Amino acid sequence: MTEKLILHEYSQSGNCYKIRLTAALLGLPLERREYDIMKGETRTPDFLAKVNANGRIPVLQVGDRFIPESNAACFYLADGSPLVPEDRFDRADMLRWMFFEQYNHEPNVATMRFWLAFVGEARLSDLQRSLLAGKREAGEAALRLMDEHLAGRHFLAAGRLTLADIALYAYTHVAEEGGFDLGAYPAVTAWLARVASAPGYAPMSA
Ligand SMILES: N[C@@H](CCC(=O)N[C@@H](CS)C(=O)NCC(=O)O)C(=O)O
Repeated sequence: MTEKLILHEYSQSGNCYKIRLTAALLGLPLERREYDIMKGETRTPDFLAKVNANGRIPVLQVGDRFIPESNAACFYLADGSPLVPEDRFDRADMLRWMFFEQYNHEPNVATMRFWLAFVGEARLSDLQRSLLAGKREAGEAALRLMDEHLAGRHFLAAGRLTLADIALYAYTHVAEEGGFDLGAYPAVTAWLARVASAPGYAPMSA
């Protein structure tokens, strides 16, 4: 990759960590720019005009072009590497888990973590408080599905580490911060350890 890579991020976000982990596993250098989402720093006119009109991080900057959406950014980095299967079915199966992550997992598991560990239960709006039970139930369903799939498998797709594992690792490994008990999901727990032992692995705090 010849163009400079800059990650616009909030380092405690799992969506941003996915991109750092992908880059670490591939040995790609990333420059990092931090924004405090708690202070609305991704909602300024300048950010909206120049970085992401959707007002969110992560955004991967490639030279002077910008890729919002964590899984798209991971794909940009990993396309053509062993983290993306060459086989057509396996590649689609990897994508299936990445879409599952965005639709069934992140809106529940990550949102519970954000609301409980970052905003704080006492500061939630009435609407957010009314959604807690449903998000917990949907988050447990996503973790259960992963657990059933991973029982007897080492990785989510293609029989090896792919972007599917990176996308789902990011918020699963910190799911307890959102009140989920990972002890109830032994196959997920074993898989988390497997991902964390991959050569080049970098922890979220790195
Ligand atoms: N689907 C997007 C989600 C991005 C997202 O929700 N970003 C959050 C942090 S994880 C954010 O920027 N929040 C600040 C805001 O909405 O103002 C992705 O996968 O990148």
